[in-house]
Amino acid sequence: MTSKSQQLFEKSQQLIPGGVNSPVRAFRSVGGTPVFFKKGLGSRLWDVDGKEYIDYINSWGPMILGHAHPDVIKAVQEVAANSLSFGAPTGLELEIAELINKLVPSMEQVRLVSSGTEATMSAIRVARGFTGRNKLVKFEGCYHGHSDALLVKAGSGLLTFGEPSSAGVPAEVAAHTLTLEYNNTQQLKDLFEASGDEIACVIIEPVVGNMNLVVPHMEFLQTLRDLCTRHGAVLIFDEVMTGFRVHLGGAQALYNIRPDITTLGKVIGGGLPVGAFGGRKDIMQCLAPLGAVYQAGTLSGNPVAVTAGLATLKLLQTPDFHAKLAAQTKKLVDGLVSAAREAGVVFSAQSVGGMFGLYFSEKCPTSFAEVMQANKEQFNQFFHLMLDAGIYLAPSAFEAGFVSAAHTDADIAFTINAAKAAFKAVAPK
Ligand code: KE4
Repeated sequence: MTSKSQQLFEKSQQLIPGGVNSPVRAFRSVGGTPVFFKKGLGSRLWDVDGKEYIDYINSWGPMILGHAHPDVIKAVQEVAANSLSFGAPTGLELEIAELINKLVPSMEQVRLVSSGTEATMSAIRVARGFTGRNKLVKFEGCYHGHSDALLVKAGSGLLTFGEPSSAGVPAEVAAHTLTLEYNNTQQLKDLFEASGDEIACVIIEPVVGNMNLVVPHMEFLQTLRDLCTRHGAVLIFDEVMTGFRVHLGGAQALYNIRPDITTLGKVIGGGLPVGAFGGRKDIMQCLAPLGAVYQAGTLSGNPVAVTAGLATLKLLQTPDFHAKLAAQTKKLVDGLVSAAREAGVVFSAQSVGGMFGLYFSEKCPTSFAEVMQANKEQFNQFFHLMLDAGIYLAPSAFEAGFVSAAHTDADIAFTINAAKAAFKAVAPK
């Protein structure tokens, strides 16, 4: 008897490429049929067959309060009754700009868009317009959305121009992007020494969530900040994932490093489409209609999406919100490490605020190369055993996981208990 997810997936593939609207959802990395969901509440999800799961994806970050928080749903229902969109300014956009500026003071001015991709694409364009330079630096393993300039991998010589990492990206576009190794401070110094004054901007995930979780070395981040300052390159912190998740003020508050531009997404929409980029006023003033850098969007600042974001951000400001979220996430991670050790499985894990990384390797990786050494097959087996037990982890060994404020001690205990059985099953015989 095929499940409803299997039936839906079969049909979806006829009309939607790969049956999904975003590739990672297709379970290609872990194998099997993607689960189709119909309901979420708090820490729980129910699939189309009525099976219940504890959710550790949280829609890849936005659902930090848990699913269907009553205050957020109520606010959205009320504002939606006044029309879904105007394509004209509203007081709500000023309200969220004020709140973002209060919580992330480096964002002296902010512009809203409708996705993280739009935020990073626009941030790079305004950095290029501001500096008059073209070169863009990113880091292997970091993901910043799917705009052309960012779908680039390291060229043959790491300090030479990049090559497209996706079909459809012209070589001429990729040629302006340099891809370095994350946490490689010497390579940063070498690049800036060689061509620092040609670099328009450097974009980085200050805590990486897109090659699994990788934490920065403080010396690496501080060197990056100092070099960008010295050479007049714009430092862009891509906090689409870390924003309001690793700290109320984002990773920049956690590490006390002030970027020139920050990009946001996910949490600031509370599950609806909102992205944002913002930073130094002298840079943001280059944007149309004031300056020569064009950027626009029909639904940018959409009142319903902004309301979901505002309702979410307001609830994050309770005094111990992030301390409790970080403690709950660490409890999960510590429990998983103990369960793996008990079963004799080579495994490590770590967390930063409300996001975590699980690795079937001796130690937590600090670079893309180290991430790739982890045992992907063992992760995939573990993933499916946990899915069968009603635990929904990211369907890829190269993604971070997320805990919400709705995850209870009972949820964490249930998860660790399921992991004990799963680790035993994947342990070497
Ligand atoms: P969106 O365009 O997907 O809203 O944001 C792109 C983006 C930008 N920057 C960072 C640091 C991100 O993590 C993302 C998107 N994250 C992925 C999760 N790995 C979204 C999931 C997906 O692509 O379906």
